[in-house]
Amino acid sequence: MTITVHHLNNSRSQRILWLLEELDAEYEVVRYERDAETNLAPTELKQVHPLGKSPAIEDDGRLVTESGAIIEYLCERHGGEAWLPDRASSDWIDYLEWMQFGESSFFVPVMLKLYSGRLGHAAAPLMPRIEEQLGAHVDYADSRISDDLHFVGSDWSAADVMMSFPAEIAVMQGYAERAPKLARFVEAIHARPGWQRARERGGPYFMW
Ligand SMILES: N[C@@H](CCC(=O)N[C@@H](CS)C(=O)NCC(=O)O)C(=O)O
Repeated sequence: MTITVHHLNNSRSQRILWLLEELDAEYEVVRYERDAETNLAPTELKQVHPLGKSPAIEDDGRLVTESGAIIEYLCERHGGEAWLPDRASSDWIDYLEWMQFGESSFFVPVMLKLYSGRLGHAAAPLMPRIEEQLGAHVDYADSRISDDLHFVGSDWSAADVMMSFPAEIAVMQGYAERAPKLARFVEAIHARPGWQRARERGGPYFMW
């Protein structure tokens, strides 16, 4: 059965397309374009889910939302067992952390910076704390990538898929020099044929 991906351009949804390519899954992409002025998703996405956010997938009569849930669902139901560490291993504990870190922790300072930045001078008192927190989260992620550029164990895992978007954001925010492993992690992902095929199907993606 074909999986449908509701894909917003320049978004977290890119990592779902990447995983689908890695799993060699059959899928179709329904594309949505951000508003050129507000950068928000079009209202049609609210017909898919009340929050109107991407990614969302439909499979086997079910809607699945939230990147982490989608990634785990695809690994469990579409042949991605090799992308999930053994539950009895200590890698599993790292896996749990890195599946949550991006959406639960890293994106707090990222979003604060994005929205406060629109306040101009009014945001000046907030900015040092936001910048300090963003830098601390980037440094922490960089310190936890292994020398072979993985967040869990020594091979690709669902946690790397999950962390691909935060790592790309860090690079785009100018942290490549300060976080060289994170930058090399992004390069390693973008060099994968599966990521390149996903990029073709998803359309323009930031500067990559
Ligand atoms: N925690 C959610 C976040 C979903 C989310 O915020 N998606 C963004 C794309 S990066 C979105 O749809 N933004 C459009 C909007 O808010 O209008 C997930 O990981 O799936």
